[in-house]
Amino acid sequence: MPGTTQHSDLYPSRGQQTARLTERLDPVVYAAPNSPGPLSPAQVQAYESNGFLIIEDVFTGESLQTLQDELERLRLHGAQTYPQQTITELESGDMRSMFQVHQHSPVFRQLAANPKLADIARYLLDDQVYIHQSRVNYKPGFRGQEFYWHSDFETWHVEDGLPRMRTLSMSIPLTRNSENNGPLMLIPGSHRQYVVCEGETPDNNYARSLQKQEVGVPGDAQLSQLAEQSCITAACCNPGSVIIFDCNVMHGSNGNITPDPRSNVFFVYNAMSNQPVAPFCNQPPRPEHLGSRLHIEPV
Ligand code: 6CS
Ligand code: FE
Repeated sequence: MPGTTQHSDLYPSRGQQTARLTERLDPVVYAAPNSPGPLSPAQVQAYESNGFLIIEDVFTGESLQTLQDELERLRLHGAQTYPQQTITELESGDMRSMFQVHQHSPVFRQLAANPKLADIARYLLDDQVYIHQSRVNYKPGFRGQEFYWHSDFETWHVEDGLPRMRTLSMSIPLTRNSENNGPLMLIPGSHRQYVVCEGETPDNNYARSLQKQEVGVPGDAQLSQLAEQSCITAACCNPGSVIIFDCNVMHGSNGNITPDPRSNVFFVYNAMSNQPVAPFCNQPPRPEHLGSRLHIEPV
C-alpha cells in the first residue's frame, strides 16, 4: 500500500548521505536477450550501453502538425484552465512547463498510448506500463532558463517513492532542437552509476525545483567523474523525432537565448510492477500532477 509501510531503500540519497557514485542495482533493458520487438538489435544495444536512443522523424506531416497545434493551444489557454499544473519561468514569467498533459489534453493522451511509443516502453521494461509523469517543456526563446544536471530517478525515488529503476522517458521535440536553443544534453553510460546527492529535501521542494533545481543535483566532483568517462552528447533532432532515455541517465540542458523556442512533450513510462511506495525522505508525496499515485492505469 503506497504511503503506509516502510520499504528498504536501495538508493539512499540526501539527508545524512555524503556525495558519491554507487553502482546501479537494476537492469537497463528488461526484455530477454535477443527477444523480438519494436527496436532493432543495434538500437537495443545502443540504448543499453548509452542509456538513451534517438529515433528520427517518427511523426511527420499532419500528425506532427496536430501535436504542434496542441502545444500552442496549451501555451495560450492552458494556464487559465490548469493553474496548478503550470510552471512559469522564475524571472520572465513565460510558460516553462505544463504538467499532466496525458490527463487533460486528449491529443497528448492519445500520443502517450500510441503503439509507436508505448510498445517500445513495454518492450524495454518488459511489463505493462503507465504514465508516472507527463509535461510539456516550452523552453521559450530569449529568456528560457536551463535545467541543471540531474538524474530523474533520484527525484522520483526520493520524493515520489519509485522503488526501482524500471522507468524510462520519451521526449518528443515539437520544435527543432538545435545546438543553439538548449537541447537535451546527456552523458552516455552515466545511467550505470547512481549519484548520491547531499542536502535535505525542503518542505514543498517541488514549488522551487521545477523552476530551478538545487536539491538532488550531483556534486561537482561526481559530475566531473561522469563526464570524464565519456563525451557529453547533445540530442539535436527534428520535431517529431523521439528521444528515449533511461530514468537514471545524467542529463540537463542550457538556457535558450535564441529567438526559437525549444519545446518538447515528455512522457515518463513506469513499469506496473514498480508503483510508488512512501517517499524515501521525510516528506509527504508530491501532488498527483507531478507523480501518479491514484490514477495508475496501463496505457
Ligand atoms: O521533478 C521532476 O520530476 C523532474 N524535474 C526536475 C527539474 N528534476 C527532476 C525530474 O527530472
Ligand atoms: Fe530530467
